Amino acid sequence: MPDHDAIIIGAGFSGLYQLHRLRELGFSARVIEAGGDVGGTWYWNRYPGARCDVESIEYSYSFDPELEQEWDWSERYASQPEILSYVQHVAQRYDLCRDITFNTRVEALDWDDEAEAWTVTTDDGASRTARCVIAATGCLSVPSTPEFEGREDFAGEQHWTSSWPHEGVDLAGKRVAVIGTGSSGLQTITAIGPVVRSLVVFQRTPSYAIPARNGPIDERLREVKARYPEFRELSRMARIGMQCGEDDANDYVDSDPETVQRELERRWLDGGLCYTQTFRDLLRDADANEAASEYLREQIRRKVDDPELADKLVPTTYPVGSKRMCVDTGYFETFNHDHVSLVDINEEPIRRITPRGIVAGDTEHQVDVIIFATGFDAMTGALNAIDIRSGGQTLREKWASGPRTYLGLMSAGFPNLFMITGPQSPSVLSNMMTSIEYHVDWVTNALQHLHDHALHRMEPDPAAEENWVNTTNDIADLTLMPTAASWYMGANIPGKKRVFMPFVGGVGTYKQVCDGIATSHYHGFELT
Ligand code: FAD
Ligand code: N01
Repeated sequence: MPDHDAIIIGAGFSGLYQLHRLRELGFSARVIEAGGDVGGTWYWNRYPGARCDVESIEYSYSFDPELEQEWDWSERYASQPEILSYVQHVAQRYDLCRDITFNTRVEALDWDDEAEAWTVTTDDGASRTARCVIAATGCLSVPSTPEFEGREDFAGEQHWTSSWPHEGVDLAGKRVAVIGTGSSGLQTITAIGPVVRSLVVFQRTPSYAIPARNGPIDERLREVKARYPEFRELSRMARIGMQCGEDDANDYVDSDPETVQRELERRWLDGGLCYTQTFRDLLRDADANEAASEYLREQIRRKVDDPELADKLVPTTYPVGSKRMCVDTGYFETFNHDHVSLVDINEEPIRRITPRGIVAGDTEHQVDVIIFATGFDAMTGALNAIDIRSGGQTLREKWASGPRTYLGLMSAGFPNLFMITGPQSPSVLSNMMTSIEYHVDWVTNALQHLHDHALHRMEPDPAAEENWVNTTNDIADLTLMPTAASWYMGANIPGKKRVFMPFVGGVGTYKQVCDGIATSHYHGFELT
């Protein structure tokens, strides 16, 4: 008999909820987590200004009405410390930590076909066996750490937003460089701008950003708490797993110019990620997208005093929404201060790091601290970092030309290995909490089904997987999404195969497909 019914890798929102659900079934389950505590993303990413960009009333667990009622969010968008407190509260409330092994990394998974169990090897040299493994390893948990020549010679401090020191970093009065202008870079730059002596930002691609319009939400929270079940149901069927009033949206092609302007302005004033839902065809129709992109460019030009600098901060090379949008609170205005400067590295490439700073073009920018906000090996990074073997093949080899999954939940040839928010599921294109809970519930129901029918093994039929991979690619090709060099495409990692990884067909549609498959006795899976 294996040591455990299930081993769960990762103690973020996914792994914690999965542990809770498996305990309810009476399964023996153990979580293995590389970090020193629960929280995943919110444990690691403690950089200044780190904050959620999905509203807190949406970005929270829905599985327990008592939990929903007892927790009070203070702001429309919760800060990293508040989210971490929430995760810790959940872990304590359900007594989860007694089944979690912290500070331990899973290095290898080996499927034993005869025993019908996985052997899980960790970096402390231990190995455990389990009937099934659930990879709750996160879509954005493996930092991308591009090499910059001379980095080891730098005499000052270097920090990554994705593994920010727990004790914090004192940046007051320092000369600071930030490399990277995605969501992490934007939040960091905005937060540290007012405290540093000087700030130089190295930008490869400018970002589209929508104002957060953050603030207290007491009244709204009370109102939503009074109807949380109905509220959550709507989010589960919504296109991006949170409510954007999409039923009221029209197609751009059917809208007259006044309506277009009014709708863009309304979404801009609402703030937040729902901007991409202004028109139903915004991510499909180039003209619709250009109208929405141009509206944002104009807003940036209004915020930045120096027109030449504004031109550099305006994104022009990709459609809005085809790279992950940012939500900001004064990012562009930061550049109106004399002590803040921008280096467009397309014009002045970073040549090397010296003991004193960063040489870009012909200029050496002397700094005390360098902050790398250079992103993640997204979606496949954490799974490919583990040596996963079954039947003479590795998952890494199988995925060399891009991930191949059935529903983003399993990969053919790797029995009893489940993924939470795996590639080819909506995952990063959604409010992740909605997608996480859906996957955990689906996997839990599948395991219950196996148990009830005295079955031991589940894996996708290769033909069903092939069909799903093709469907995912075909739907993506109907949109503008694959046209950008985004991390959705793997384009941020040198040598990574460029394929569009998430399922773009929408959370509600995806749920209907997966519900149907479960109801039809797991059509497309082999259960033995
Ligand atoms: P994670 O939180 O990434 O947890 C995975 C855990 O697995 C990690 O703790 C990691 O240490 C562990 N792990 C991985 N590999 C191994 C291994 N081999 N051995 C042992 N442990 C391992 N999503 C939204 O929907 N809205 C947001 O506003 C939002 N903001 C974000 C902000 C930041 C800075 C980042 C980086 C991501 C954000 N996301 C957001 C995405 C976020 O990752 C998810 O919302 C969610 O937290 C993911 O939870 P998870 O448990 O699936 O994965
Ligand atoms: O990472 P990113 P992130 N030289 O990949 C640049 C979530 N999140 O950590 O765009 C120079 O977006 C890179 O340039 P380019 C959210 O899903 C949410 O910021 O590849 N520059 C880019 O500017 C998000 O999308 C929040 O050309 C280099 C930046 O570094 C995801 O996590 C907050 C470079 C990386 O941006 C990742 O966000 C934070 C190089 N060699 C994160 N390599 C919220 O607000 C990369 N870059 C909720």
